[in-house]
Amino acid sequence: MNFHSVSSLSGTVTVPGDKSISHRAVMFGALAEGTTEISHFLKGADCLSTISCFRQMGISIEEQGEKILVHGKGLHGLQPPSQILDCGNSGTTTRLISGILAGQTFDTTLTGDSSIQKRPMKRIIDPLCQMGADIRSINQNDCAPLSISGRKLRGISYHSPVASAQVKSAILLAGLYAEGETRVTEPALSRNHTELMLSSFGASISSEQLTATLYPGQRLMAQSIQVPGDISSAAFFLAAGLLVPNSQIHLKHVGINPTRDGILHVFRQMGGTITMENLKTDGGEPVADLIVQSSSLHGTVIQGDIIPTLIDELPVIAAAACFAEGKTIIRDAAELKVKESNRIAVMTHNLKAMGADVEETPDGMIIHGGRPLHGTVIDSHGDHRIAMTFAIAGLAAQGETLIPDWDCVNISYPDFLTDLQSLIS
Ligand code: SPQ
Repeated sequence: MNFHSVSSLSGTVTVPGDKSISHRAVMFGALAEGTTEISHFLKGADCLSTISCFRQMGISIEEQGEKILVHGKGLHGLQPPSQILDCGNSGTTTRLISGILAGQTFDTTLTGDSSIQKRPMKRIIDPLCQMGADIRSINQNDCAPLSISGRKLRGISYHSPVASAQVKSAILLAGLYAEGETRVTEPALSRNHTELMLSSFGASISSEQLTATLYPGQRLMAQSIQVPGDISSAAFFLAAGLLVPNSQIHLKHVGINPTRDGILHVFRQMGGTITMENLKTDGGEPVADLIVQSSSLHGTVIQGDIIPTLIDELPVIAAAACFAEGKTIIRDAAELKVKESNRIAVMTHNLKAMGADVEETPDGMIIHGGRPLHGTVIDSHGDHRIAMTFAIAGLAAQGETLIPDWDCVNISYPDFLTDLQSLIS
């Protein structure tokens, strides 16, 4: 795919449903009693992997017009799959399903694509084994494929070394099958969709600062879920609207959960004009329309507790920082190295190839903004967020930006190009 500079962007985009919330709606719907109706579900490859895993475990999941219907069979209704579960490219599917499978009465094996087979699973294997689970990394490298033998579990009080919603959620989901309370404390608050949605399905769960506690004796009841627009997908249009001159973009019904909205704080702190309209709460999740306008940006420091609230947006924030006046420092973001690609190394390499002044650090990047960028050939490493980030950088750079490995965009935003083109007059 190729991208050129444009003179303005204007119009309205309804970004696809939130990926994290879409996964959880299918998973919790499968474990609930009754039929869960999901509207604005993200039909990206990652969430389709989650659907396919639960279908393989005997859950009927149908498309009805715009809606997805999950016919749940209750906490003990899953059946042993006849084949290896394929989580595709999705870390969320792999880690959250592992928590669920740990407490079943049957054995499973799960795996994913070449990227998934490199992502760290020790972070879930360790706490789940403390709960009594039997999980092994088949290649003994602490990565997938994983073989999971269902066991009786006990609740634990776990202090996670990383602020990770996937670790927290895997433990809480195993907690649904455990005797006693299950408690997870994180070093900084990660996205809390699992806590909010489990509570709306009727689970008894409490959250206090950095600790989430799930109480025993649960039953989940089917719900009707309206998935908010994904702020991680909106992020690309927020950056595009700020960087491309003469632009104004309206983004409808975007999730602005405070555990996800760090990008709004950072872009505003950098001088970006982003306003909100129609603020409301939908199924426990705050949503709003966002309006972004072209702005002159300046550098900033991004570090500490805000990092988990914008972790997936850091690639596009780093690209935007190249167009800002002065220095931007990103720290405390070593987690970026274990995503679909090593996002610190891949961002640094590709931004430098476009002429940016960027230094890679062990836990982030230092970006000296203000140098004009020029188009080049970008290696996305099959990482959807990298591909879309460089599409946006290409709109603000001189010359042509070519992204040969583009199909990975289907992981989280199959209609990205159509939505982007609708803004170009
Ligand atoms: O699902 P996956 O592959 O891990 O996807 C990513 C992404 O960029 O879409 C990360 F690579 O998002 C994660 C996110 O980084 C989704 C997620 C969730 O839904 O719980 C939580 C974050 O990961 P983590 O490890 O910090 O919990």
